[in-house]
Amino acid sequence: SKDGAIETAILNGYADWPRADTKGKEFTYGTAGFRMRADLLDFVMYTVGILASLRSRRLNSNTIGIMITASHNPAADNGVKLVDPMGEMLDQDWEFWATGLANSKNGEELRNGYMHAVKDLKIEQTKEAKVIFARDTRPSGARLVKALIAGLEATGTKYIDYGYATTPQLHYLVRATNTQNQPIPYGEVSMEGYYKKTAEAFKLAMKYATPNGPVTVDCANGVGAPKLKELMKYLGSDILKINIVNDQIENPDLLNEKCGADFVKTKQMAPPDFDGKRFERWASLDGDADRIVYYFHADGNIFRLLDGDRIATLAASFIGDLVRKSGLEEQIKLAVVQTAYANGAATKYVEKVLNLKVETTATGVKHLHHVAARYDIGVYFEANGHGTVLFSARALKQIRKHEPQSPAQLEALDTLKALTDLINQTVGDALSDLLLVEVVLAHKEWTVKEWLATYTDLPNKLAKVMVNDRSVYRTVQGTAERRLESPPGIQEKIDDIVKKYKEGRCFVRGSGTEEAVRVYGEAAEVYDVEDMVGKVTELISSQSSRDIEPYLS
Ligand code: G16
Repeated sequence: SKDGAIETAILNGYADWPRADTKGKEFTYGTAGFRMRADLLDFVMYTVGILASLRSRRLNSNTIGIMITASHNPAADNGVKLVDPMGEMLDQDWEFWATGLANSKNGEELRNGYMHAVKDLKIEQTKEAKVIFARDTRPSGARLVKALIAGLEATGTKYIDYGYATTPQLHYLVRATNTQNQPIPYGEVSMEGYYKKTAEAFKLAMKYATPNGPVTVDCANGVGAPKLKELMKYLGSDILKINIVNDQIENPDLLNEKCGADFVKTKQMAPPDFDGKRFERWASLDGDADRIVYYFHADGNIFRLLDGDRIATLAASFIGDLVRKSGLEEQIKLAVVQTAYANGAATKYVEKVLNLKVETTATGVKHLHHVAARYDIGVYFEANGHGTVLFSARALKQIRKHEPQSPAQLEALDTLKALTDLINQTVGDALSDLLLVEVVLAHKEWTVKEWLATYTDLPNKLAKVMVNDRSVYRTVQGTAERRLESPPGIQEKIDDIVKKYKEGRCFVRGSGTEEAVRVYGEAAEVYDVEDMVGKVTELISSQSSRDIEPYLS
């Protein structure tokens, strides 16, 4: 600023929020923002407040969102992600500025980094800067909020603290805030507005259908528990009965502990307290309620998973039918966006049976979302249960102006319209996805049995190797993370292992949320998958200790 007040405040604030000793490691803006052990995060939070002020001023004082969560990670971790004005993840070009500020070594460097950004990005510091933020139930959140507020106040940023929220609720609030004066606002700017919009849309979508029995939801002992309970007040229990388990948010040690979407998906088993009868549907959320997977026990207590791929195929087939039945088939085209973790059988089903185009992107909603947004209707889901359905402005216009030619067309069109409001347009939302699945199953008059019968998953396994430096694992651009270029020579060794297995497919990549390398594999036979993933995992374990040594010294 002219008198340098902001610069001075940034420098002075550093004394309270100094950078933690990370033993030479850099902070990175990963798959879902900064994420690490919570005690290392204070300074990063301070810089995120500063960054958000820049982003808001750059975007004509639109409101920027900040979500404090480490989602599926253990309770001792925490993290932070920025949300852009329409509720999307932070523009990837800005990750450069985010990491630049966060990796300042001292107060002077931070101030200089800020001044550099102001100049380079042509920020007018006299403009208003506006931020809203929220957090999950992690105990470290309260301290991190203080660090964030210090960054916001140093930069003269106006803010609203929404307290506890699910990640998708915060995304909703950001979009609602920034569209409130537009011809079609996204929704009322309040938590209540979120519940009302979601519940009303659900009731409309259920006008012509009734669900088959209750659904039980494992809330991972996280923020999804109180928020789902709140939503249920608006839903009422006459249409759908929801039972809640794992709602103990008072005890932070229980967060994601042997429960939740990540546990169920990676272990391929129900939480230990599962007591569902045969074919009863259960669903699990993750720590910030942006992921959901379904599951049940079939005859003989066999566990069956209905993961993100299944939700995508269910939604795509149903919405595709509605488009056809409404008479909009010529005007509106659908596509499905997945990552390399999608089961090969799911991809084949979408292409061959649903006859839809499939696109594959790198891991992380920030990648899938933009590709899905290119289509009239883009259904995007990660296999781990993170995803949503996007309706383009053009599709929405077609849907709104279409005159139904028959009662059947009217019915389909009503349901389609309701879905455009029910489905969170900003990001994957476990609560909204839960209701979406319930709507589809009710309309199709399907139980989980029919849902599972649509195709047969290839046996698969997702393993994780803890490493000291995942950054040495880099994938080849343009391969949707399916091939490694570093460490050198390792991809050839993986190829040698994988080619021995029928329909074998396996890839390795460094996680963007934890200090680990993930190994995903699938093959025609269960024992082959176990063998193949075991061998690749061993390869990584032996390799990583060798690769890491120089980085530790
Ligand atoms: C986050 C991202 C997801 C991603 C997951 C795993 O989930 O939001 O898009 O699939 O991490 O990412 P990675 O394999 O890079 O660790 P969450 O639920 O933790 O926010």
